[in-house]
Amino acid sequence: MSEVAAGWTSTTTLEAIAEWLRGKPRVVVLTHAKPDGDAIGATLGLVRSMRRVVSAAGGAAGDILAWYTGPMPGWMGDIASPDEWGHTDRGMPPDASDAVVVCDTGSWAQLEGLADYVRSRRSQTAVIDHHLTGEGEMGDRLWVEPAAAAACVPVAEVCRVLTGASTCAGLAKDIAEPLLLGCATDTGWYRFSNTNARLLRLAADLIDAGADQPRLYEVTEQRQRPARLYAIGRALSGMRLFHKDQLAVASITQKDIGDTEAAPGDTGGFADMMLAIRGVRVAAILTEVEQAPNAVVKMSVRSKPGPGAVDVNTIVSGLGGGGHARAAGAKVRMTLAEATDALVKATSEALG
Ligand SMILES: [Mn+2]
Repeated sequence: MSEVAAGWTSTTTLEAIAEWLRGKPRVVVLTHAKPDGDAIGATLGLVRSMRRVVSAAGGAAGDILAWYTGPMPGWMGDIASPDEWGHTDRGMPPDASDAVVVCDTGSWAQLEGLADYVRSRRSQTAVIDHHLTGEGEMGDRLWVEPAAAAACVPVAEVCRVLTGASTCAGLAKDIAEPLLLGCATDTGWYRFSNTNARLLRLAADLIDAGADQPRLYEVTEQRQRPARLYAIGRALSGMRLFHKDQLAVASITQKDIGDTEAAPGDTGGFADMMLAIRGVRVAAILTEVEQAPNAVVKMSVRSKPGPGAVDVNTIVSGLGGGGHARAAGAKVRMTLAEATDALVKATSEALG
């Protein structure tokens, strides 16, 4: 485990956050840029729970909204309705809000275009996250739970308290379903080493509540564009092994993306595929975001569990990134060659 940054620790309880949110008619719920299933699931679950409380009291709930920034997954339209969320491409969250909740990140950098909105509202902000590192000054109310496999795990508890359900099996289906999406996607559909009994019990409750897991799987995993598969082929065919074949690194260039007509979001999950190789302990996919002279590379790093598992959060922290012990990432101002060298060096030290 890497060291947790000073101040990055819970300052309240989930029950207190739920009571603080209860009945507020204008709430902005945010998450990291380029939101994934957990980020969208947590924010939507919270929005729908708060809306339910306000509507039940006869109030107008339309000002309780999720706001996102960066590329959105292609399945968003199958999971959320347009009146539930806004996007920085079309505007900014309203100036007047009663509360701000940030889910699934505590990093100013990851909030991108929404960071300033939170910065000027820290006293009315709650952060609910499960990452190892974050910035404790982001909000007056913090719930930091690195042991939670998904942000949706603590968020489900807030939803339960808010809506007065005795267990999460009693949540409304439209709240349970996005929460199940977060549980499933942040654990690689229950395959990654962060999958634990608590998350599986919650998932079971959410399925009892009516969440349709086969539908979620089909919508999010089985509607990929051929371009993504062509891009995977390009990246994997250039894969290289380092440090006694224990580190696998593949990269994808702007040219690869152009040639295959892949979208920026099409490279998710590539690193996990390389962990399929016997003997590989760490795998990384490097995506060229900007070409030289202002080169920017996004690295996504994964490691296998078990004895001697490598803490990839520590590796990418040294490069300005962060995440979890088995899955982390960074964005670096380097060329692909420089980023590969930096990663090989940092990982070789960790591999010993
Ligand atoms: Mn997450």
